[in-house]
Amino acid sequence: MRRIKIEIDKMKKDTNINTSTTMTWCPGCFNYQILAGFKNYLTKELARGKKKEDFAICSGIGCQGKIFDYVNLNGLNTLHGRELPTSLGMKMGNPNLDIYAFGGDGATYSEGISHLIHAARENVDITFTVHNNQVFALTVGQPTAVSEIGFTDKTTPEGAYAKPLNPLKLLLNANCSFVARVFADVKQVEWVFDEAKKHKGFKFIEIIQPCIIFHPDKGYKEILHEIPKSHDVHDFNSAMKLASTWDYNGIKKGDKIYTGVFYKENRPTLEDKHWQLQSLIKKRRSWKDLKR
Ligand SMILES: Cc1ncc(C[n+]2csc(CCOP(=O)(O)OP(=O)(O)O)c2C)c(N)n1
Ligand code: SF4
Repeated sequence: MRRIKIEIDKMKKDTNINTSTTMTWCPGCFNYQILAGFKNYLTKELARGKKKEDFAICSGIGCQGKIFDYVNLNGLNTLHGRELPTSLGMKMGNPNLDIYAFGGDGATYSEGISHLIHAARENVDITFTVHNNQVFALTVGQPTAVSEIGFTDKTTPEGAYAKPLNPLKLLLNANCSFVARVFADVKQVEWVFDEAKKHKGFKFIEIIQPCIIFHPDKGYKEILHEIPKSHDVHDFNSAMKLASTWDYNGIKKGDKIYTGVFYKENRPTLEDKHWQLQSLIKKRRSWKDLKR
């Protein structure tokens, strides 16, 4: 009897993270690498005993936003640049969820930058991944806040003139408790999700994801360097130094794009500050499970 019960339970366990939605990314788009890395990570998590309902996904609008359609998890596909407030709402509704939010550089560093800074300061316990292709790709190639000086398109024929933001330095200054960067490579992506999982707090992951149509790789792959093993991830000044070796403004002699975890800090999360959320976490409940 017991054996049959276990088998029925096994059958009930839904581990399918694939969808039947037709993929509309360009052939060869680096977003496929990110998707594969994320799915590999999720597959491992499910094999380790997590259930699909433990996760939620959130994305906005943009090429990268389509990841929502290609991963079979509960979640919300929200407005452009509003992935973070939406994820925060989901986390407040059920603080037991592992929330994975995805945004583009246009959505995050141009349209939604205030959300990014406050989510980092307040240390909401979610994982936020930015697919940085240094361009508004879905709307066919306008410069974002991280496009290099001189980048042109129909809207900016004389070229972008403002120096790009350095998102890692910005996040470090915003008191972000986990700052990492990788290249859009399936292995690196899977690895960084595993690293992020170990941290409690706001996990900022930037993925350098060249857009083969509107902002191709400028030679980034040649200057990628893993962060040296000797780097102390709790050393803010050292993290700043590593983040300063590339300013996102094209490539100059001596530039280095470091990949890996730059910084980690253990400090209370937004959820830690609210007893109501703590109580839900203790009971492994969401608001909807509570009797009215
Ligand atoms: C509030 C708002 N502003 C602008 C748009 C138009 N829009 C849709 S997708 C997009 C570009 C997205 O660029 P990015 O976030 O960098 O993602 P990518 O397409 O490069 O992956 C823009 C500007 C919108 N849908 N909503
Ligand atoms: S336009 Fe760029 S980012 Fe969008 S699907 Fe094509 S290659 Fe990928």
